[in-house]
Amino acid sequence: MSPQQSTDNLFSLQSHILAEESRHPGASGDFSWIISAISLAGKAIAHRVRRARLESVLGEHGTSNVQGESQQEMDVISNEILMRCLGTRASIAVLASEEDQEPTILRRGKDGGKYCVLFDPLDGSSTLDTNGAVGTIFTVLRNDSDVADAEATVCQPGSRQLAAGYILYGPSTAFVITTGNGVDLFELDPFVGSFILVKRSLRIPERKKVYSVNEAYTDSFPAGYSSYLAWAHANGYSSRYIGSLVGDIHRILLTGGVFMYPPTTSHPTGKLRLLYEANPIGMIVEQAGGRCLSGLESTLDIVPTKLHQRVPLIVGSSGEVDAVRAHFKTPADTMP
Ligand code: P6P
Repeated sequence: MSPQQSTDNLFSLQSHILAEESRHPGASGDFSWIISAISLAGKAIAHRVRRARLESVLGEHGTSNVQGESQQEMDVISNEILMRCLGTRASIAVLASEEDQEPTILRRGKDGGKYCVLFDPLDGSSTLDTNGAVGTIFTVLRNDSDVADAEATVCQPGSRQLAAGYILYGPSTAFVITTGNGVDLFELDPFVGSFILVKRSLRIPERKKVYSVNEAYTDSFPAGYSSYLAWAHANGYSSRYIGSLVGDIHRILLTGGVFMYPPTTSHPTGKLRLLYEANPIGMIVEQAGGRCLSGLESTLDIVPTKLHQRVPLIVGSSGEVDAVRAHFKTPADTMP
């Protein structure tokens, strides 16, 4: 049976986590507990997302996040669910969220804090009121107990992520995860109440003539991106863009293509956040055989300086990312 096909057995995310843990003799089980907590939060958020209109929790919360963006009701609810599920895990030192200005320190290294968990609780939430696909994006880092400052502790390059994943709340609830040993896809079976393995060792197609970018900002794109788009238009490419990162990335992971969020006038360093959006997405895509760039450099090599730092993003099929990169003759081609 090819690794792309589902296994004959009914294999839950919990079983998968424990099987992975057994591959690491001496593993304490702490890491498995963290993924289990994220799975629990995903089920709870999925339930609230599906009932959001019935429970009148769509629309704005009336506050803004640290980015100055208005928070949606469901952003706040999803953030609280993740905090409540992860806050009980004794091995977590630091939690950091797109929705909170500062990281939350749960415990120091000397008190058992081994891991840091960062997340965007509900990416794309502004599309919820029109029933759009939204997602939770997460990443797990090792806690550097020698670093006192919480923000400095989580400012690690993406190449040091221990695990990364997302939960896509669409027609079905998909859970995609990598722990550095390939990418696996699970689907929530509401009748069983578990995420069930449906694809093991996902591989992203090397080529696909589809690009994903908000072309409304074309006039402010750097020259290299504009040159690529002109080339793509002349070479039979089509466009798909739903304005929700997890939805666009899931399509690309399964069928190929390239996603771009270039620097724009309103976001001269790009809109997407490095630590809890670009890095986890980049790890997943590269673990599936794809590529992830921020301009000329590999996203996962960037050394972060701020928790909410933004970067430009070009991510997807290796051949399609290379096709974009070919239009960057000099660094100036990647800058506004
Ligand atoms: P724009 C959602 O707000 C988000 O952060 C990502 O999910 C999405 O890819 C991007 O912004 C869409 O941004 O400027 O095209 O609306």
